[in-house]
Amino acid sequence: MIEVPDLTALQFTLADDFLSLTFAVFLGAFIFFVLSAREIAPRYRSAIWISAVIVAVAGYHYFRIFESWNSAYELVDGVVQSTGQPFNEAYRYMDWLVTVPLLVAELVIVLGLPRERRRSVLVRLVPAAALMILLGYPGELTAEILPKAIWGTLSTIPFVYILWVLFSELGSSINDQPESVRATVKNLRWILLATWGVYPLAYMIPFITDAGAAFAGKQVAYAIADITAKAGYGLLIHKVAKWKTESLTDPTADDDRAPARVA
Ligand SMILES: *C/C=C(C)/C=C/C=C(C)/C=C/C1=C(C)CCCC1(C)C
Repeated sequence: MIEVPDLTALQFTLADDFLSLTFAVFLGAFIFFVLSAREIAPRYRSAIWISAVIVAVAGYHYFRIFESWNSAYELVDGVVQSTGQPFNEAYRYMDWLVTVPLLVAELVIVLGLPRERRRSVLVRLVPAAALMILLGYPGELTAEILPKAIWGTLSTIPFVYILWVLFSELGSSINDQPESVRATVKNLRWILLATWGVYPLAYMIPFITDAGAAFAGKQVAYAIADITAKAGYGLLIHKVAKWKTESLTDPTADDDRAPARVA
């Protein structure tokens, strides 16, 4: 829970609109993933269910963040005033604790990694993700630059490790992918880096601007990052899963060792 800085009406409204938009996008994405899961072969289908769970969990949290935002401020005659209620930034971090491991799981499923490799990736990345988020949180709460920088740097260590593992896993699985998805799987690496890279940048906004602009700007930046990293990424995973489904000889087989026809 944090004391909130003063905001201009524009800052308040912009963040308010983005929180609301993000909730709406996640709602739409949830419906899409649920309805489109049956187009996907059973062996990749759980990746689509995971996408649905991710946007449902994140949508719920955005609803709570939106409510918290609106109870921390009120608009009186066009002037934004803080109500004295704190803003609960923990919803965001609780959300990441759940959704980041699920995003990793979704990826290893759609890549069709052998069971053992899948396990080894998850065993390394799930604790690293938790560490990254837990180390970032104290830095998010403080307005002071030095502790913010220290926690941010500590959190960046597991972050770099995660990206490194994902990059090398994606890289080494490219040749096992059907021709039709190879280019997309290659691009997935850069998309992952580009979307996940927004989070540390958003975290650093308070280093470059005043408290009000930073506070509202961070909400907007995290909202955009969440839309791309969860809904946008889920759509891409869906596309890969669909193409891979089309390249299977027997898409109905529920066995990840069944031979895939390499197109
Ligand atoms: C759906 C939510 C996702 C993909 C969240 C990802 C969050 C991060 C990659 C956060 C990283 C951070 C750092 C690397 C340093 C500063 C603190 C964090 C937690 C913002």
